[in-house]
Amino acid sequence: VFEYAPAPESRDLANLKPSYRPFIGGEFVDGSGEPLKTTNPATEEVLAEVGTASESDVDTAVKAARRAYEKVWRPMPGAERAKYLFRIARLIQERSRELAVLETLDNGKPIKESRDSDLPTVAAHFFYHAGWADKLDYAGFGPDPKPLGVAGQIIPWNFPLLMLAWKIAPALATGNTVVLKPAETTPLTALVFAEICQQAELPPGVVNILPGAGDVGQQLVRHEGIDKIAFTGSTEVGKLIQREVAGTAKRLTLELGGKAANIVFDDAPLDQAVEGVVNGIFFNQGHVCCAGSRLLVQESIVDELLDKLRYRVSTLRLGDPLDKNTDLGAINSAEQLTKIRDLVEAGEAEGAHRWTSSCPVPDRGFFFAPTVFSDVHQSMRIAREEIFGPVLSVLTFRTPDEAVAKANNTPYGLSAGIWTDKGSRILSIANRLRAGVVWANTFNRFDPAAPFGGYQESGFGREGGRIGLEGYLDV
Ligand code: TXE
Repeated sequence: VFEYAPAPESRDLANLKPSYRPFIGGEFVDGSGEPLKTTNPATEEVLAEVGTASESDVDTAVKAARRAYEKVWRPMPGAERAKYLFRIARLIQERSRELAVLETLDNGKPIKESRDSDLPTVAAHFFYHAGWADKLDYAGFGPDPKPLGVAGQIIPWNFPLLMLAWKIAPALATGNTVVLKPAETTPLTALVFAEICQQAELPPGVVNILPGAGDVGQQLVRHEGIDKIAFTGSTEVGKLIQREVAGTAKRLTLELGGKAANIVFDDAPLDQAVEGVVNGIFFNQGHVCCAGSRLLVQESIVDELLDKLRYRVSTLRLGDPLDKNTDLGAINSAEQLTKIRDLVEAGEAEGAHRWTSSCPVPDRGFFFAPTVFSDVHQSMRIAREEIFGPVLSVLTFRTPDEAVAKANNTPYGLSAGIWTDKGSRILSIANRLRAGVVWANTFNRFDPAAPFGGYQESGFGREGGRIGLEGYLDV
């Protein structure tokens, strides 16, 4: 009988204080790395001092993960692993208010996004993968597929808890154990997740969390006890990791940057398209790898669309991320703000027309008002480089062929959007776009059952869905 056992009541939850330290072998430990300070990007105040991992902590964590893999997790029947994943999912729901507030404080994203988007999607990801844990024999991978072993997972700061869920849920469901490194600017919710693993009485060592900077990620990549590396982050670091792993038998999946085209045809329902374009680029301040950062508009409607778009963007509220009416929160770090400003300056210098919303901007914290560039040419940096901020570049096209050619004129290939009334056009264009995800008359829709991943320099491997499990199995 499959039991949906509740989290154990017996455990004294009062003893589970937030412990911003490395989590190794089921315990919070004093890492021997240099402590790091994480700040609230909306106020520039220090939120917490966080203990980090040194090279010897990385080694201890990998060994703890190996022991847990050999002795407990791999031999455990899938139905038992499922129970832990269901428990974790329910505990995330129970603590979702606390997690949403902490995510917003550490990352700067609006509370309405962390509360209504990130946290429900995180829980859904664990529920979904819990459902797979006892069905792997019937999933079309052949009889009795095998886990890989210990997965080293490195995640970025734009969706701290969601990226953790994308990494940890499929790894655990398939019988792997993990050592995960959160990003240096957003380690807090990953450490509360470690508490949740304790609360769920997950066997020690199945999940290990190592806060730290890129050097900790590099040590993880180089460690001989790691069987698979899963990375989400910049294309630059992705390529470094690819080189590191090249001489080994480690498996690798990479989710890297993007420069997605959001293509609007003249027969599209325009008001709906405007909402989708706004959501496509201003959701999460544009810190989204699949953001619709290049708007391709059919020439005959460009003036009408730009008028509607500027009006809609001028109604967006920027400011305190904890205010539930806020649409755009803070940029995650001073470095990211500088990168955005530099690229916006380059756009102006190269002759694009800049329009920036005149919404009030707080004088403290890292903020950038939503910006739309028109008269953009394909050769400009703002049309080619990932800005990873609230900045949209608008280009035009005349024919469907030209739309496809411009959309594909990028080294990336993570996502794309199509807005049109014609179903046949959706299918023909989608087939010709070099992008791992294509949305039709919507954008930034995520579902744990839908595989997500890139073409070209956006990386390889898929996360989510049945295919996502393959990244953690030997068949
Ligand atoms: O990324 P990094 P950064 C893009 C976006 C952004 C730019 C830089 O354009 O402006 O990248 O962001 C760890 N070995 N994206 O500097 O450095 C690091 O500690 C192993 C797109 O934050 O790639 C962090 O945990 N690990 C992206 C993680 O890699 C290393 C999301 C990502 O950081 C490492 C984030 C090394 N040598 C940024 N160096 C997306 N695809 O969504 C760093 N890290």
